[in-house]
Amino acid sequence: MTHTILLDCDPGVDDAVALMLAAGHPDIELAGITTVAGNRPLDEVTENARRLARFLGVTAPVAAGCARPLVRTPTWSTVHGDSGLGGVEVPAEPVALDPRHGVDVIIETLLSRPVGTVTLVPIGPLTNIAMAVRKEPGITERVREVVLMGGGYHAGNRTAVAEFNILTDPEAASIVFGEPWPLTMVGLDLTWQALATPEVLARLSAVGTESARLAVAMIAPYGEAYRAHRFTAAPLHDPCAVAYVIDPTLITTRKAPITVELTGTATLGMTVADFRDPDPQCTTQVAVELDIERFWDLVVDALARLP
Ligand code: PIR
Ligand code: CA
Repeated sequence: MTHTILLDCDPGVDDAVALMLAAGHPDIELAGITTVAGNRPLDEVTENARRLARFLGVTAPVAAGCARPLVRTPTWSTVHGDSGLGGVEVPAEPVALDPRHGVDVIIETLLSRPVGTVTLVPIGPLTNIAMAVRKEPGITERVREVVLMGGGYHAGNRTAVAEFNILTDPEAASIVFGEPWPLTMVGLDLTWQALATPEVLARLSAVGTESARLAVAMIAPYGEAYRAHRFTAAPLHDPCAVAYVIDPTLITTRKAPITVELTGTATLGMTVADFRDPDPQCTTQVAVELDIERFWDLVVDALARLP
């Protein structure tokens, strides 16, 4: 079964691998790539997305979205290196930038495709998605599902309880979690299971394609940065969201209403999942457990199909 997705991203080492998974898997049709300021400033992540698109042979439009969060001052992440891709240069010229604003590409993609056929996959701060639904509220009922990487129900990485993508633009996140579309939060509780261990890196290295080599080269310094933060190996967060779209049986989920904390002093940006009273009408769910073996099988398979 083919899944049409719009990938909203801030590459980002793990964003790059998510893009590879989307581009390399035969069941994914990429309708568009939009970029948002997150790991690095907008011009850098957009350049990265455009180079990756050319390198991977992606023909979907690449459009730049919002350069800063709705309310807050952005802070960039450090684990992705100076370029945003672990200091690795993607050996390809950037594809042409779509002249439209990324927010309009999101809206136009949803309006031009049949209702219920496009899955939004945001893997950066949620600024563009929030802007899109405020500009064109009609998109809510046209979306098949929102499968986002962000948040966590027990864990944070930017603070004790807040994850980077949510804390970067908590107001946008609050808008996105508040819409009545079906939403799956692939948060840190899940993505910390997707560790690029030495065994995984050996598997990726053995694939032999240029894409696999590029992925391994980017993950190496990213892994070093994580090891400096007492991790044994680096988690590849963003491909988990794409993997869930391809095969939902890879990830077990739990339904729960989710609220984004906007006023807490110690808890700003926390995604509060309420597990007390499972309501069958609840449209939001959180990702709990990853089938680790089959997840890496999927990544390996996609890398093998790419240039
Ligand atoms: C990853 C990210 C930000 C900070 C760190 N330390 C690690 C990015 C990833 O691209 C992912 O989308 C999300 N934000 C994980 O928090
Ligand atoms: Ca990201």
